[in-house]
Amino acid sequence: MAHSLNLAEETKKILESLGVSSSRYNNGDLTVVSPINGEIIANVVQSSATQTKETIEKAVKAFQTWRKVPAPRRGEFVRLLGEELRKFKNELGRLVSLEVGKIISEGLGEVQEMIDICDFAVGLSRQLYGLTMGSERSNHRLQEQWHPIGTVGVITAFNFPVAVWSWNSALAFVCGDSIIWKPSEKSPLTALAVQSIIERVIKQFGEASTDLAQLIIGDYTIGDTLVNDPRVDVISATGSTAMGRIVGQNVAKRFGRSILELGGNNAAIVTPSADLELALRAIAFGAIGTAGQRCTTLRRLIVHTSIYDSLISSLKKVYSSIKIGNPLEDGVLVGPLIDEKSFNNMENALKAAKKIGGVVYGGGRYIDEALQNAFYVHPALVEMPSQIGPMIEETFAPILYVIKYDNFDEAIALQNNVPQGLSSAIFTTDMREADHFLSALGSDCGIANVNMGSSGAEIGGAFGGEKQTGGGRESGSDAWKAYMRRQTNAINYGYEMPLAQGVKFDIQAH
Ligand code: UN1
Repeated sequence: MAHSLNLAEETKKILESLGVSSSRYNNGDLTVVSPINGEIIANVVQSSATQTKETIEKAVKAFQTWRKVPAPRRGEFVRLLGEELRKFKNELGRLVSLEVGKIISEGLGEVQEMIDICDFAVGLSRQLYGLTMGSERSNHRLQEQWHPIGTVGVITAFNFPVAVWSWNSALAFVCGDSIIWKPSEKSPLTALAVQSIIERVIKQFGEASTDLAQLIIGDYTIGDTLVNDPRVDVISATGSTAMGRIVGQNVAKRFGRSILELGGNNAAIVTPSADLELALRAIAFGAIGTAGQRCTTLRRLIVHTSIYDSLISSLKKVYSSIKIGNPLEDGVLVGPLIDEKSFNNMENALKAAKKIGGVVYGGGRYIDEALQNAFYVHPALVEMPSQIGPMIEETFAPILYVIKYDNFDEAIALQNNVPQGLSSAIFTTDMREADHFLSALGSDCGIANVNMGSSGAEIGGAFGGEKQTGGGRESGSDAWKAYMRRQTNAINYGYEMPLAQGVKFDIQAH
């Protein structure tokens, strides 16, 4: 029955329509399995360490010419990328679903996020502003400029297999940098598809080297090669805190720059004045959407005692009615976990929670006769006695831990009292509570939302978080600055040589 789906056939057709050469995915040694039914959908060719070194060499050369192209022209290049993505949105979105198991609407949403960041970057290409400052010296001007930095290594995770590449590369391109992409070994096909799109755009544009955007495929060993090479000026890595700890330290050792976007353990506080109907929808999408596999997934719910019972009972209704199954089918809201390891992690977290007094609702494997070789789960709701054990860890699965609070300060303390600091939310109609949450004394996260969930950020804002989330920012606002080098200029247009701070250093010139 699993065979009736024939995902391999469909994958092949999409890859062909996107112009990916079959030599890249037919006889390689990296087996790609669709999490939808466990079917092998491709065998991708991996890059060797030597090839990775050559790729870096070529990227450095490509940068040397790309930095000469005026920024608005580089914007035109990104505009063409956005156009090409618009043309292939359906194919690429579906491929995302086939390769990582997202429901169709989320697969398409991911490509839309790519298109959006391209639009953003096109505008940005005319707005790479530096500041001018008043100089303390007469007849002097003080200003800063932003210059291209070099080559950017982009390491991405399986859960946003294409969007994260675009947040980094659309910015890097307009900033004048070349890029090398190392996708997760669980999602090389969507990477090949995007690579084929960008290669077409490079050709069409005609003013950029074919090496401006390159792709390397393989496991962490080629990632290491990229991370440890001093020719790679910036490493932007998205993934687990464990991965980021290694990457961050290695990049720092060679004084490279890193942009880290790591684990999240995102909470929402639900206060007595909350609009519960609205909160319920937001919580459901945040906790269950993408099968709990977003770094912004809602993992902790901090609920005021007075509304606790009613919210829990509404949530249980949602949890028991949600449609789990083949993400390609209409109406399904929860697709599979990426693999067996993820499933085991979820099981272990639930076991650990039970051991310390957690009461679990849902959870466990969901079996669909037609999809037996895959790991579908019932999303789990876990009532916790206190914030301990697995509740302070990130488990990449749909587990929502719930805990009660009595006073507001206690809720804020619970929200902040985890090692991660990515996203957070509050549901309240009390403006004092809302603003307190957003103040310096409120949420300690990179993202703090009011009356909406922790996930599903727009590209216009800077995306990332504090503490073990790594501190990096990608995407909108002024995140572009991390892809450029800042140069401060002092210009003397007078005939004197005054020194700053009033220092005197009079020499006998004649
Ligand atoms: C991620 O899971 O790595 O805010 C990124 C969101 C998405 C991005 C998630 N825009 O949920």
